[in-house]
Amino acid sequence: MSRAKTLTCGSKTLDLSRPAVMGILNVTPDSFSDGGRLYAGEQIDLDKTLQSVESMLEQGADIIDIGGESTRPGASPVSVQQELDRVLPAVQAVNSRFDTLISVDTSTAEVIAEASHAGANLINDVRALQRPGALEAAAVSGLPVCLMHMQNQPDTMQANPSYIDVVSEVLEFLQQRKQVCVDAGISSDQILLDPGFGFGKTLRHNLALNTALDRFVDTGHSLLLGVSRKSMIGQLINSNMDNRLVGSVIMALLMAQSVAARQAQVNSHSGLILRVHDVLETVQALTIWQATRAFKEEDNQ
Ligand code: YH5
Repeated sequence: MSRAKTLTCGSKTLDLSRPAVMGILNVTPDSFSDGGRLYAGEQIDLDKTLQSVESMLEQGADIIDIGGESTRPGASPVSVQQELDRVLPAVQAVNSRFDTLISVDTSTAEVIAEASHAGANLINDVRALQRPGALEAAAVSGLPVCLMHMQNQPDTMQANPSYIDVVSEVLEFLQQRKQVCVDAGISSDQILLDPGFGFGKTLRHNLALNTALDRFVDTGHSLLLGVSRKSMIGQLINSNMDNRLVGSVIMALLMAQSVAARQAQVNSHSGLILRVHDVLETVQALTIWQATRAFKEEDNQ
């Protein structure tokens, strides 16, 4: 019998016995995914934010990832106050209206601290808690953390990504950051790892990481993976931002399959979270796959 796969997220528990779907909620003015629709002047439009969350939850999202800093290549930096003004009202509103897990996509200590008080359930940091105070704030929150790998910074990361061995270097970085977190008092089973697709990586780097997911599963940590609408999808199928839905869903499903295959091989107790824009389509793909797997197992009895 395999141990129940769950992640304790503050007052809530995330079921990781199957891949969990994390729906992306950008509360940034330049959000490419919604063309800034959630943003009205200085303040985010909370009604539209909540509508977007409601629809992702109806579509089967397990977690809502709220981010107030655009980290797409070349995006402009945001001040601490701006980020707080974007993220906090969204976390509060989502937490009071919906019974969902809330993840906060942030690298900022103040945002980690305030969001955890406002009801956030997970800290998702593309900078792996390297900013001043972020590690301490995350440790104090008691929430699970996702550590992501990025080479260089968002404004420069796609200029000239370069590695000798991308898979080993990304793994080495994540293991180092994990150790720093454990030393700071964060429990190892509260740490998720993410190779950071598209963050200072060429298409070849992204594909190398994609074909080496076994080695990430073998860390024993739950994984968080995000390829949704990223340029690697666009490059593979030669499509612009508006035509990446099918490619994104297929890539998510392929990743879920390879992770699950390795997890079964090594009897892993870790799980997988997929970070996506297109919740409905991703959930449908995962559901079809799970149904065929379940039937296969039944048939083998
Ligand atoms: C991630 O992978 N990504 S924000 C550029 C795009 C499309 C999408 C050029 N936060 C991740 O979604 N957190 C982001 O097209 C993340 N893992 C984790 N843990 C970037 C993004 C995007 C960027």
